[in-house]
Amino acid sequence: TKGAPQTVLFSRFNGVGVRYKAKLIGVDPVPDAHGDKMCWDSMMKLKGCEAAARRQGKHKLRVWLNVSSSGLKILDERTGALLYDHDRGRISSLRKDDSDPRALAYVYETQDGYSLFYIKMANLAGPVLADIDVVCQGVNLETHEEPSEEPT
Ligand code: I3P
Repeated sequence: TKGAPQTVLFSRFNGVGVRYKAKLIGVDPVPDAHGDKMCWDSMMKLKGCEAAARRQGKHKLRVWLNVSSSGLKILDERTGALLYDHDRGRISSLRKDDSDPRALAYVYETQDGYSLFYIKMANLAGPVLADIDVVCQGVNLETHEEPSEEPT
């Protein structure tokens, strides 16, 4: 049946879900949930801040990015403290970074408005983007299965 592979896929995100090592490049308030230029401008601004901080000898915060069926969690790598708990229903504008294959960004809706989160993964961002995509789209996991090689 079509049910089984979906169950196997989604079970990865049960409970604490999947944990990725990362660094937080920065968080920036943005005016809207969506917008190509808005996201790009925000990412470039945060990248500028990162470069300025590095020149002052500051390092990005090391974090764990947890992807689970409820959404995303960002935890301090050293202390384990939960820094951000992001409900999947409030996540929008998931972005890869064409200038950096290890980076990704998304917009989160808070009570006060929207914030862009810009994160640098320890490894390639591609698999993480795919995971977040699955979790945020919720139930329609069929589209994430490998295309069938069966002859017709
Ligand atoms: C580091 C180098 C790393 C970078 C790190 C820099 O500079 O650019 O690649 O980690 O950032 O400090 P250097 O080579 O001069 O030591 P990422 O690739 O993960 O960004 P960080 O200090 O913010 O951790």
